[in-house]
Amino acid sequence: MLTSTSPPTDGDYDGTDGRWARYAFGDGSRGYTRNLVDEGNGKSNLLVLVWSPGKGSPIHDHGNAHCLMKILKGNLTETRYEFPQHGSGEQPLRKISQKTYKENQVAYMADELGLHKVINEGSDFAVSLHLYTPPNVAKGGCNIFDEKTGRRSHVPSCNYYSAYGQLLK
Ligand code: CSS
Ligand code: FE2
Repeated sequence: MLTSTSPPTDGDYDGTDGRWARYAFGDGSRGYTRNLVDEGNGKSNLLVLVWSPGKGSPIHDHGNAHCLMKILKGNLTETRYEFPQHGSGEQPLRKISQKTYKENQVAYMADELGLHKVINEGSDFAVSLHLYTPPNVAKGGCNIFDEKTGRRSHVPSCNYYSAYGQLLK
């Protein structure tokens, strides 16, 4: 509930109220699950991602969209790589940086900053809140990249594990 002294809510949502828990479906057989919270009138995608212990994402791009990631639970380690030039032949991706984000920290990612992979190095599930705008990945998928060759493969649909708190089959 807002009071006159409360700041606006969602921009600085701190996650400690646990309102995200009803969206946080984990699945230890996968690297992570993508759980849809809101589609922002078609302008954005708000997802809760649940990261299995010791697992993570492949190296991927972000479909020319902005990506904000806020850690709700645990730590996540992000490794960034240079975006490979089309037609530059097969060569290993060049690593730019590695950073571990802790609870409540926010990361920004976009194709201009390169590619990344995200790994949960902890021994329990980790949870993060992701805002994508425009919702290009939801519409057109993304590309994943081989670290050794730089070769890309298009993933046409990055599926949801649940939507609006309901498991999908
Ligand atoms: N971009 C990935 C998660 S790491 S930002 C995805 O949407 O599945
Ligand atoms: Fe990402």
